[in-house]
Amino acid sequence: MSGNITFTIIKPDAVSKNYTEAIFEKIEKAGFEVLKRKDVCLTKELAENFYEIHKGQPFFAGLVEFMTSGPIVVAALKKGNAVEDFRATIGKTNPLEAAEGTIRKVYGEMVSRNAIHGSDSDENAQREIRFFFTPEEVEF
Ligand code: RTP
Ligand code: MG
Repeated sequence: MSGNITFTIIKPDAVSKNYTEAIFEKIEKAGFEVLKRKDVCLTKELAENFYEIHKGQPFFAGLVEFMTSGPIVVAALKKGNAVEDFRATIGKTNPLEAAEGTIRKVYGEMVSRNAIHGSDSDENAQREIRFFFTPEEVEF
């Protein structure tokens, strides 16, 4: 059982294809309240920092290039068991392996263009919210 807050990013592929509002509708239909959202453009330095855990992975450079290729939308979400339930709502990392009806299955193309991010732990949800929002923006 996870806590009641998680964090998401609508990635550049989904934003550029105008899927953002449809994805947020799906998120809300799945029972999540959008506490705060905003549009962001990542610099290379910010993207490298956000994904620092993956530094050294063969996909790291491509991931940073992709995440800086266009605007993203970041949001803090609320629901009971938020982290686990949201990971289930978005589906597996590789959209080709994601279950029917999940966000990555519907809106993702491939593992490197998979439409959406979801935090993988309560601790990372808090880190990621602090990474993108000022304390004033997230006085929930
Ligand atoms: P995310 O962090 O974006 O929610 O995705 P995730 O937890 O499901 O996957 P993670 O292991 O954290 O990987 C972060 C992102 O890196 C890209 N990736 N590419 N084998 C590959 O080419 C590969 N593996 C991971 C994906 O875009 C993934 O979302
Ligand atoms: Mg991850």
